[in-house]
Amino acid sequence: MTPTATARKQLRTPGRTPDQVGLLNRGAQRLISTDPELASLLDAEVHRQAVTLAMVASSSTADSSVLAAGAAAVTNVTAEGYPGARYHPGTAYFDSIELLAVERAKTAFGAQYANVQPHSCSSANLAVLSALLPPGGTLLGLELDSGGHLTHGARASVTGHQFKAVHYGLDAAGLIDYDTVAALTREHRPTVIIAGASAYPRTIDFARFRAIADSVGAYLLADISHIAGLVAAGQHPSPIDVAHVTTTSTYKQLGGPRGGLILIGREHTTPGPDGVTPLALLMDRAVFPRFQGTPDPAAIAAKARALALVAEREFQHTARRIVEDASALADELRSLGHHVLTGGTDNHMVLLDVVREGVTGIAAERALEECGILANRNRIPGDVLPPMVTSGLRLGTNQLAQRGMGVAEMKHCAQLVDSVLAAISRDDLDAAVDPGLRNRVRGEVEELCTRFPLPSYPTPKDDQEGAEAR
Ligand code: DSN
Repeated sequence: MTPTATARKQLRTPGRTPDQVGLLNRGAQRLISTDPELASLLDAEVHRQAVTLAMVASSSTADSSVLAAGAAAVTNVTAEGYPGARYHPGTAYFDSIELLAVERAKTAFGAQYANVQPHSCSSANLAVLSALLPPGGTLLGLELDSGGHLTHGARASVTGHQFKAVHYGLDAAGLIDYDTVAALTREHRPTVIIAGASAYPRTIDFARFRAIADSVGAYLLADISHIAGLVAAGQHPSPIDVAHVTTTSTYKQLGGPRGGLILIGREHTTPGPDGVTPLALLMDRAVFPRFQGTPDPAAIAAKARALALVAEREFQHTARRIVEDASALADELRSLGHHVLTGGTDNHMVLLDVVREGVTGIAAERALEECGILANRNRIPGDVLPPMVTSGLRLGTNQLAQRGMGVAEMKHCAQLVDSVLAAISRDDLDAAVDPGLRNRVRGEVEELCTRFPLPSYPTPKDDQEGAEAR
């Protein structure tokens, strides 16, 4: 659906009444003068991000214009329902904003249907599963320790209680075991199969999943939260026209706000389980009123802004760099003697088995953080350590590539990671990194971050010029 003429007609030029930019400036000034404690914490966070090498695979940096949209006054609008069918007045501009976000989501992913209201991909997954499965119905998803997600039927999630969850895992090489997926499908005849992962560094064969789903008439749900940017940029095969429904979060690789999307390609008119209701309508009803009340209008504005950036050429360049960087990072880590799961990566993610090096995931995470490098502990296949400790470390290149770092810098980053991991032992839970090493690594991290500043964020030079202008 494109923004309708009716909604467009309702838009009026606001004239010289207070505008969004004035409001943001006023708000920032009021925050500083009336709540210096909070303001200084927020300032410190901006600084921390500027001087830290963020290699958390599930994050990206939101453009400053995305942050501005997310702080917009449209947040004051209460608007249950969908554009043109709201349950509250005063929604004309928000209707157009939501339609813009929907249109941009469809364009970015080549989809026929998009729902931009889910507050997260977890909410989106819950909505989709509840629309397709009766209570107690069977779903088949990747097990958590093999890189799956909580909402793919994990015991700790409502999806593991509400539904009968069956799980597939990985083969000896660490790859999705499609033969097991097919065998479990024949045995359990799931109503929904989920293809998607939180910690899987290789290409997902959505077509193979679809063939398996079709063998028993199951719906295929593709959760592309971690690879959405690569999918949109053509760096990973797209499931949009292959799966029945696709979900994603908007912050992991799309540079958007916290939130989720539900997307459907050619299956948008395919009937749901009742044999009548089209999947698109079923998803709309599943999000509102079944799972959510009011949407978050400012988050939707920020999604619209982020999705516009996804369509730009620069985003495609960055996506290519993300993949090249991850591959270079994996190669260098491997040549330094680290145990890289699956031997490398096809996407943005590199998984290390650090316990083989005599280190736990948490010890590695804490020591690296002390040195200005962020990478998170992660359970790996066959992990015997608890989730708060773990045997693995997950690294990602989204934010390094966004900064413009390339293959040469990945060698440097790998060497920094290596020198920290080599200096700690399994029991170093307090990240007791030698101060000399810590200062050296921190210094090199800051130098890299200065050379490759966060895109669209003010640099120290901009800040100084701004202060002088004030
Ligand atoms: N699903 C969590 C992760 O992969 O880090 C949060 O995004």
